[in-house]
Amino acid sequence: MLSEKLTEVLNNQVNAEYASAYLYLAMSAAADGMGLKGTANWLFAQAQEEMAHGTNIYQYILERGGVPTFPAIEKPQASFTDVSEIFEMVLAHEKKVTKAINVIATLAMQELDHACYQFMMWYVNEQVEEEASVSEVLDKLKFIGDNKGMLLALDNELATRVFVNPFPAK
Ligand code: OFO
Repeated sequence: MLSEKLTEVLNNQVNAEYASAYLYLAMSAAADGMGLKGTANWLFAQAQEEMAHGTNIYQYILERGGVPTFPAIEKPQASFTDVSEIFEMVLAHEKKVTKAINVIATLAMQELDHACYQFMMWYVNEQVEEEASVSEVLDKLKFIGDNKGMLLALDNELATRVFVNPFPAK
């Protein structure tokens, strides 16, 4: 059974994953409004991933005898100047999430809850991948600068992202 403290931080993380999904949906809508359908697609897929991450933690809480608490989800920022601002915010946001994930993993380690620690390792690795893929997009955006043709080429690349649920139904 999960400790009270681990139950609390995992519940907060469910909330954080859904808040991330909400933020990325708002960003996706903004990108759509800028005419960047591929970027909107990439952010929409990201939002779907975050919901899957949150749902998986919710299911884990139940599996370990904890009680889900459903804290309110924060309203996200809805307007953005340009696509660079969006991806800079995505990276800053992911770095914040990485810190929260590490705090939970550290707590699980301190409590000698090996099962929870192992559960959190998936998230630790996922954050490494996410920070790397967002940094890659940001690097490209810096290279592109004001070149609209290259921005459209990047948008076409981002249009190819497809959401794959990392946690297929058990
Ligand atoms: Fe949930 O993966 Fe990033 O935030």
